[in-house]
Amino acid sequence: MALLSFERKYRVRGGTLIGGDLFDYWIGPFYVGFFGVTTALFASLGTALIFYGAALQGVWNPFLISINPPDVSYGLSFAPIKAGGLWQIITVCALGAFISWALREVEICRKLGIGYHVPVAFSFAILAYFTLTVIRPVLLGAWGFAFPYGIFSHLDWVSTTGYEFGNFHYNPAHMIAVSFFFTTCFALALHGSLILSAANPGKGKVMKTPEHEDTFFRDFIGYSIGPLGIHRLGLFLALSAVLFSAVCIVISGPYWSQAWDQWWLPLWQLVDPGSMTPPPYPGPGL
Ligand code: UQ1
Repeated sequence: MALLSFERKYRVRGGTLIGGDLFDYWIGPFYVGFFGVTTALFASLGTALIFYGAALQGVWNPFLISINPPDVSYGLSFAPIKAGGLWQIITVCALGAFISWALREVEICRKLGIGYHVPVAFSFAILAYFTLTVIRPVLLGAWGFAFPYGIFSHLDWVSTTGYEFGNFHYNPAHMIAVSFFFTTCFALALHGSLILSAANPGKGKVMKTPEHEDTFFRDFIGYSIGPLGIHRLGLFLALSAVLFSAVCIVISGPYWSQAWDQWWLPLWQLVDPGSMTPPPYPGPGL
């Protein structure tokens, strides 16, 4: 079935979560839906408020615009608009837009009769943002612990927050997250190259099948995870990377407030009972 006629066939009413037929139509290629409208409203209001914040600060260089959370002294209360209140409203808009976007994905899945894997995957990204802007600040007792909305300013926040805990690479959840990120890249490189190799056997030759893909890995390492399995593995690796990233930041402060290398002290003392500090880094090349 040609793509366009397939899409027309599946442009059916129903599957909506709330509102019945309200906004249950398409504009061009885009499904609108109730949650498409709420996404547009939240995103437009949030974006307008970012421009308002830029105007208040008189900063128009896109790299330097920064919408900052309230000072830590405001705790978890509402702050005045010009002292972090704008950040608070923009955060509500961002969460409203992200969650609306996920629910629009759910409605599209329901119309097509497919699984909810895409909105479930996206919800991990929302969870990561929610952890940074709500869960960790609430656990620490102030919105001021959240990150500022600016290109350079959020980089500065990541850097200073990392150095507050000494060498952040000693954070065990950070170690696991980084390992998952690298493994995700490794798996996608293997998968992408394998698929392209089967699809491009050479000019004039017929495309190869998944059996060829399985056989490559059985010949190569004695095991193939299979054409469906590799996608399960990829989703697992990618979601684990996001999940452990969220864990790594939420335990920094609420659970551990010293330098992260100190977390390993019990282990070092097990190895060398007299030691008070981890073994010194021997330096590059040693
Ligand atoms: C694999 O086994 C497989 O099944 C045929 C794929 O599907 C097309 C793949 O893309 C890859 C990369 C593998 C190999 C992966 C492992 C974990 C052995």
